[in-house]
Amino acid sequence: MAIIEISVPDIGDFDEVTVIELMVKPGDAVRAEQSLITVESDKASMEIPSSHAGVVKELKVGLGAKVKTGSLVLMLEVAGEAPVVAASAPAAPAAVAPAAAPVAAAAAPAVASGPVEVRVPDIGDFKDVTVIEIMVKAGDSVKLEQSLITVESDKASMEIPSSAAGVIKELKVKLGDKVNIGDLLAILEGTANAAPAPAAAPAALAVAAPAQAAAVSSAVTAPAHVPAATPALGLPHASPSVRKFARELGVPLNEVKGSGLKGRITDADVQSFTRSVMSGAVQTLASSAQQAAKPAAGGGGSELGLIPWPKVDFAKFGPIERKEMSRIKKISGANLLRNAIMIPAVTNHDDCDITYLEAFRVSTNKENEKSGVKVTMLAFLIKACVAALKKYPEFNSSLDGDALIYKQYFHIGFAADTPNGLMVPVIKDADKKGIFQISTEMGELAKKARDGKLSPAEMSGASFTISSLGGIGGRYFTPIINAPEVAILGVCKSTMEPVWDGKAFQPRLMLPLSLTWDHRVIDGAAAARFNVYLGQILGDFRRVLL
Ligand code: CAO
Repeated sequence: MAIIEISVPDIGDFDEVTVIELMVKPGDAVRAEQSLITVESDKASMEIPSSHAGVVKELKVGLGAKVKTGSLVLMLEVAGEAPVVAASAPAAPAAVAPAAAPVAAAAAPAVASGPVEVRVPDIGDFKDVTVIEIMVKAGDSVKLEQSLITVESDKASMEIPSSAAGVIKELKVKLGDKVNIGDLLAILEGTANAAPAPAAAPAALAVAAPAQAAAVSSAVTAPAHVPAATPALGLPHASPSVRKFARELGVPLNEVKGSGLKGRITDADVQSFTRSVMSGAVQTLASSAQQAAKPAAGGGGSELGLIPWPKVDFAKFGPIERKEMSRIKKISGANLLRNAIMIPAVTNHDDCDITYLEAFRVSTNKENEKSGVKVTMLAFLIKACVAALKKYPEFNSSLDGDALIYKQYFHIGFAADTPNGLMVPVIKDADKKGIFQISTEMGELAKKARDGKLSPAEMSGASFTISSLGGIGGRYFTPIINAPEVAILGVCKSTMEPVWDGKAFQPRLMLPLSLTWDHRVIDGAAAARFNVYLGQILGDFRRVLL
């Protein structure tokens, strides 16, 4: 074992940044490239990764500490021979690249009075960063260096300032877009009294005014000098990982009160906000939920270029009563709307023969009557899906830009109908659990869901979801994918049907399956194969052993 120093890697032109989050503590085992702390300047926050795997021996920074390139972050015990403190190894360039990147923000001489193009300045090694917030709209007047958008990689988020003063004529990006250095962000109607050009840095072309190209040759300054007076345009303070966590839960960060340094929002704040929403304690409605509720409430639609939602005075036609939807309905509505619109989803319907399985389930329940654990078809479906996910791993993946993340865990969500609306608790590591354990956990989670007591952790991390209406009825339906998952299985009520065996019709218990899948990731043939294989397993569970 050896003790090594882990220091802040090259963070570019940042002079000093503040430690705003400690993500590890002494005794924690860390992986190479795992984030250790989050630091923040006035324009960007970034996570500092570990250059080695090991166990944290001692933290050398505290919350609020100022650090810069080379500052000692912590002492790490790593596997190896050297018994003394080793020199700190620089973090792998790939891992620190985002941290180094936020240095660049455009500040170019906007002297044109005609249209001015504002582009993504030099953002270091960042590639394909996602636009997570747009702070201005067409018609807004912006000052030089006023933040226009926020972009985010998996390790850092940063605000991109305007390289000119003027009035926004046209925004060229939208939420979720991936941008790179040089991409056009907005067209400004420049003003003659724009700030003079700051000292030029050689890097990226920040501004190009087509009409007067010569007058506006490229110029970029480092954002480390962005004046403190730059308006903070409502972006909640939170690290990229907290933002990601909030997005996964559909939590509107701008409504979460931060308990961290300088009001920073932490993981715990997001969790307690979610709990408050679930328990009904939060009175203000999530803005995203309000957004989602708009179409149904009579507005909206214009964002997609659609005709407006019909506004009807129903009272003209008869008596009515107006009731607010539950908070859960509003929040899940926002997620469902996004998933329904953004995913090119296709549903395959199929039937499978569960005659033997149902007989086995009934006899198992009879034998175990005293145990108090009742096994339902859903527990078998979870196990059968795990087997199918193992055989067809793309169904257990998620899209990440142009790449697929194949999960090597099998966390299966199941839709639960509750008085407050639909919730999706998750059976973690279903591959490692038996039918009884899954049934027990499902019962507990479903009860918690109905009582509004599910924790965010119990609802997150699913890699595939099953929605069973089998206890209620119906034939088939088209479930909406629970993004970022790429497929969901809908199950309806099994019925006894005559099935031709080649010689005669036999009475067989048939289970209707509806598999919805993301066509960006999965092909129709793969979906058909998945359903066929699932049906084979449910028809004869011994196939899992093959
Ligand atoms: N075919 C026939 N009968 C079925 C069946 C199926 N596919 N699935 C369940 N049943 C039977 C059960 O065996 C049970 O019968 P008994 O009471 O006679 O034993 C009965 O239906 C009720 O089962 P259940 O619904 O209590 O249990 P479950 O494990 O099947 O489901 C849960 C649990 C939490 C998923 C379910 O209660 C629920 O909330 N379902 C609704 C999910 C939903 O809303 N989906 C839609 C999402 S899209 O908007």
